[in-house]
Amino acid sequence: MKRSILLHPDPRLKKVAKPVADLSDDLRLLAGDMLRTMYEAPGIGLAAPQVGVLDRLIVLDCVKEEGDKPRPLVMFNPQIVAGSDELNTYEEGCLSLPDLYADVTRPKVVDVEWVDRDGNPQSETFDGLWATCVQHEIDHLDGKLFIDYLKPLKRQMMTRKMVKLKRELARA
Ligand code: GNR
Ligand code: NI
Repeated sequence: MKRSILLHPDPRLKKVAKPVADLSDDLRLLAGDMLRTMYEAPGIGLAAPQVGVLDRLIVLDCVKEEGDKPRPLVMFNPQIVAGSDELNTYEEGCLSLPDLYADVTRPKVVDVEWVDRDGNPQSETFDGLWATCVQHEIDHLDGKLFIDYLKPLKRQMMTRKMVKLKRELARA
């Protein structure tokens, strides 16, 4: 089932999500729904709070080339355990702020630990777009959006645009 994605501003996007204690069929179904919702959007990542569920669950697939094999990743309780001193600036977007983009600077390489769909602990080092995306998704679990890295004026401008968009969508 495709889920609807919450749009900023929404109080649920500002909450800290709860660690997943036990993997249930419901949570595995949710992860599948999130992957489908992400691919259809289309997007390269999605966090559970974006579909209104305040659990620490993210999905991502940053394979960019059309012909390349997809690599759907499902991460429960993901944690950044180390980040490089070297930084990388990427023009980020977010499915909760459609059509709005801004440069965000983050560690270029990160080590991430998580629990996979089968309940097995995993760890991997991510670089480039994967590193940017996994950090963006984990931020969602902490109630943080990419616009929180911007100067207040720019953040306010983007929030105003979203308020206007949501008003128009509600009227349509
Ligand atoms: O689809 C998405 N693209 C993107 C581009 C640059 C940096 C981060 C992202 S994540 C975003 C999907 C999304 O909102 N995930 O929370
Ligand atoms: Ni996002």
